[in-house]
Amino acid sequence: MRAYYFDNLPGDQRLLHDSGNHVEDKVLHSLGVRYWHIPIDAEGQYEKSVDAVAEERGYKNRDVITITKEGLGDLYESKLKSFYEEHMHEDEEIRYILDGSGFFDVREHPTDSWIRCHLGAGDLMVLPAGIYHRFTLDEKNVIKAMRLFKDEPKWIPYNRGAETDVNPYRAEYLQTIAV
Ligand code: KMT
Ligand code: NI
Repeated sequence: MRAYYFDNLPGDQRLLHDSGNHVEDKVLHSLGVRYWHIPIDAEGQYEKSVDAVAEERGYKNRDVITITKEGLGDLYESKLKSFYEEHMHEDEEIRYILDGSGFFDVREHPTDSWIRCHLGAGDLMVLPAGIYHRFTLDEKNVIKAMRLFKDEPKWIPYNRGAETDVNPYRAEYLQTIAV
């Protein structure tokens, strides 16, 4: 995983948009973002490592999503559009990348800068409930990811607006990252 400030220039969302400014781990940590790299080995040891993280953090359920034109069919364009709308969830967003790559952009607080995280196979990322974020494929146009979740899936994306700014999960998130 590589993290840097998004350049905010117009153009294809799938391009790097690298401003050249690296983001240190401690910045992501201070935003409540958690990250592990668990290489996908032929022997399947990675499954045990993912299980261990899931056990420790109480992720009881999981599924696998493949984001490609073929994988999503008719939903492809609309899904990609909604993934890239700035939004938050009332639960953690946990993704373990099995194949391919993509960008998770997270909002720094209080600067509101976009931090672009480039994830590839073996990267496991947890976005805290309440953080504003978005997702896009990169130029390779393929990502396969395990989605983990605590209990029932709470996939509802709340697009950023006046209502999310007063969402209790957002408020709680801001409390947890306050120094
Ligand atoms: C989401 O919620 O943004 C997604 O599931 C898309 C990314 S999963 C690699
Ligand atoms: Ni999301």
